[in-house]
Amino acid sequence: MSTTSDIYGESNTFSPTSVTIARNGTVTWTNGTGTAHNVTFAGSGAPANIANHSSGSNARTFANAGTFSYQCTNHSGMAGSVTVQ
Ligand SMILES: [Cu+2]
Repeated sequence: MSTTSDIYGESNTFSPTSVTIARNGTVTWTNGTGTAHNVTFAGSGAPANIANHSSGSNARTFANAGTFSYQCTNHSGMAGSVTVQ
């Protein structure tokens, strides 16, 4: 299990859609599409949401164990999850 993971925003999907990291690990979302995406978590215990952006990378550190689902609210079905062990 890794402590870092990279997720790429592609044409209205996240890739990979699910990752597993260690507690206190970091996930970085990179958006190279030029299209506005966001990362909006469901439930509690997740880090802060990532607001709409159309380029660049945003990292979040996960302090709590669990499975955290997220979606881009701009695009139906653009979703993923981070499992923290
Ligand atoms: Cu999106």
